[in-house]
Amino acid sequence: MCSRLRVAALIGGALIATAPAWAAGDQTARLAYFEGFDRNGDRRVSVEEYTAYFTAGFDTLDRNADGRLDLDELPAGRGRSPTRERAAHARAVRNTFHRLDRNQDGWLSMEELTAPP
Ligand SMILES: [Ca+2]
Ligand SMILES: [Ca+2]
Repeated sequence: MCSRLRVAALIGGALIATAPAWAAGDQTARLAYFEGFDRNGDRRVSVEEYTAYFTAGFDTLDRNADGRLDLDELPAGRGRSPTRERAAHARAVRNTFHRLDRNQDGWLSMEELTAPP
């Protein structure tokens, strides 16, 4: 189970940078990050896998499952989420996927997924 802070990071990460800043040569951390997305282990990330990774965080926060993040569902119960509607969140995540897919082959390689923003 993700902590609420991690979930918030997942939501924010989808809209901002997508990948953490990697230490030079830190292949182990990059691989672990990539494997978190690659659910079927085929060494590439589909738009469905990418979207599932980030919408899972949204759904965990959306306790009443109405597709919106109400103020009392936001981390620490304050501030505002960049995206509070599930449909808009999913759209933003898909747009980020296509931006990261530099070679436009419909998949994210580890290099594409972990590239600096
Ligand atoms: Ca995959
Ligand atoms: Ca690609």
